[in-house]
Amino acid sequence: MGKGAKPGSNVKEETRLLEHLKLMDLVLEVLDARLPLTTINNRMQKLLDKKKRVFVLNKADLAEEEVTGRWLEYFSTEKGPVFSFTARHRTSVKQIEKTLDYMRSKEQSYRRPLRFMVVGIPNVGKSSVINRLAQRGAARTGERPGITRGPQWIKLRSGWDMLDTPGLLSPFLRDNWSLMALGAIGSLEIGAYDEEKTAIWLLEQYRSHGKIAQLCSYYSFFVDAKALEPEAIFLKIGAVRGCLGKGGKIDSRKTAGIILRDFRRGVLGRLSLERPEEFHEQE
Ligand SMILES: Nc1nc2c(ncn2[C@@H]2O[C@H](COP(=O)(O)OP(=O)(O)OP(=O)(O)O)[C@@H](O)[C@H]2O)c(=O)[nH]1
Ligand SMILES: [Mg+2]
Repeated sequence: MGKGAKPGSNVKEETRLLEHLKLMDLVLEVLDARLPLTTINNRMQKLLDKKKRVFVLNKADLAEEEVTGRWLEYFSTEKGPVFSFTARHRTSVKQIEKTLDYMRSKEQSYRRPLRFMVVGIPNVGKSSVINRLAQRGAARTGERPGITRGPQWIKLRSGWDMLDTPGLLSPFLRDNWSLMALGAIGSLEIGAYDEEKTAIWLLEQYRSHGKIAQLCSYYSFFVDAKALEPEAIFLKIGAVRGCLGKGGKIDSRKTAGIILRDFRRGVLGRLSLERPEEFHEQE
C-alpha cells in the first residue's frame, strides 16, 4: 500500500477513529515541525470535546531550530502542551512522559489507568512516535489477537495506557499552497498532487528563505542560485543527475521525483516551510 492520504477510505477510517476516541482521555497529535499549522487537524478539538490534546512537532531534525523554538512558544500559548521531537533518532521521551504524569496527577478522580492514542495525518511519523514511547513501555496488554478483537494497549511507565495503533486523520487542503506543502512532505497520495509543480514550488521555498545555496551544493553545482529562477535550478538538477529524456531534453518527472525524495530524506538541508510570523490561521 502506498503512502499518503487514500481518498475513499476516509469514512471507514473516521468511524473507527471516533470509536477509539470514545475510550481516550487524551490524544497526542503528531505534526510535522516544518509545517505545524498545515498538518494540524482543526476538527480534532471539536471531536475531542473536553478531552486533552498534546502536540508533538516531529521531524524536528528537518526543521530550522530557531523557527521550531518560536512554534513551541506559539503552540504553548495558543494551543496547549507541545514538544519538539525527532522520532527517527533516539530522542528522549522523558519530557513527554513527565507531562503525561503531570496531567494524570491532576485527574485524581480517575480510578482506572488513563488512556491516550497517537493521531495525525499520513507520514508525519505517528508509528515512529508510538515505537519510541513503547520502547519504554512495560508491556502490551489487552486481549490476545484472534480470540477477542479489540484494541491493543501498551502500558507506559507514566501510568498511561497507549493504544498501539495510530489514528489516521485526513489532511486539510486549504489552498494551493497547502496542496504543494502537503505533497512535498509526502502526506498526499501519488496522483493527488503534481510532482513537477511541487518540486519547483519547493525550490522556490528554499530560494526565498535564503537556503538554496546549501541545496545546490548537495547537487554539486555552485552558481549564484539566488539569481536563478526555480525552473532553471530544476533543469540544472535534472542535468546534473542525468535525467535525460527523448532528444536530450530533461525528463522533468524523473527530476521532480529525485528532488522530492531527497527532500523527504532530509539531505537538502533544514527548512521550515511555515513560520509563525508569516502565518495567518484560517479556519
Ligand atoms: N528525518 C526524520 N524522519 C522521520 C522522523 N520520524 C519519522 N520519520 C520518517 O518518516 C517516514 C514516516 O514515518 P512513520 O512513522 O511511518 O509515519 P506515519 O505517520 O506512521 O505514516 P503512515 O502510517 O503512512 O501514515 C518514515 O520514513 C520515517 O523514517 C523524524 O523525526 N525525522
Ligand atoms: Mg504509520
